[in-house]
Amino acid sequence: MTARQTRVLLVCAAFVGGLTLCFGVISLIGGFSSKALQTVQIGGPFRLTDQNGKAVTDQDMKGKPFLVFFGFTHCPDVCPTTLFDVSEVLRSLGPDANRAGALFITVDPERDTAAALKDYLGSFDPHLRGLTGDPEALATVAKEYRVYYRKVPLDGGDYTMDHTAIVYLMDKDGHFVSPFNLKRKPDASAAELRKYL
Ligand SMILES: [Cu+2]
Repeated sequence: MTARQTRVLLVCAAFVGGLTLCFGVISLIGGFSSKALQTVQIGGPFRLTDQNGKAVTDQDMKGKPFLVFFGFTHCPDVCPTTLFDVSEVLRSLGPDANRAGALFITVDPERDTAAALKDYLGSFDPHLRGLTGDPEALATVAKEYRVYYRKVPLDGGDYTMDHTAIVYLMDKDGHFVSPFNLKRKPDASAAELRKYL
């Protein structure tokens, strides 16, 4: 081996070593932050009404992992896109979708009555349940999920809503697992959800 080859090898070894160290540190930090996130209390008791006028509580969700997303039916893009993505995941779950849950909780109870939710959810997977309730009940559940929302007036007297757009994955005991990633193939998302069945 020439001196030059040895030097190249050494540089390579140092680089790979540095890389390993770097990934080690990143995975340490990653592990720590997701642990830290899990100690934050997300979720809690609620009593709301679904799109069929049926009462739904956190107790009804026991025994099934479920996804929770907050939004409103007049949302121009984030909500319909998310509901479409969640529908794809539910479709990908096949019969297992009956053993999981997906909740769309409105932050706009003024317009999102049970009937409005039923009409809107007709375009998405039938496993999705839309939840509404009185403003106080919705404010409570939003607080439990650390969801921010705000009414924003529009020209002409209309209004829209600003809101947190995180999809939460909850386990079958109603405990928060992690934010649910929909930026991947529906099969991959379904496989993750299946782990919590
Ligand atoms: Cu939205």
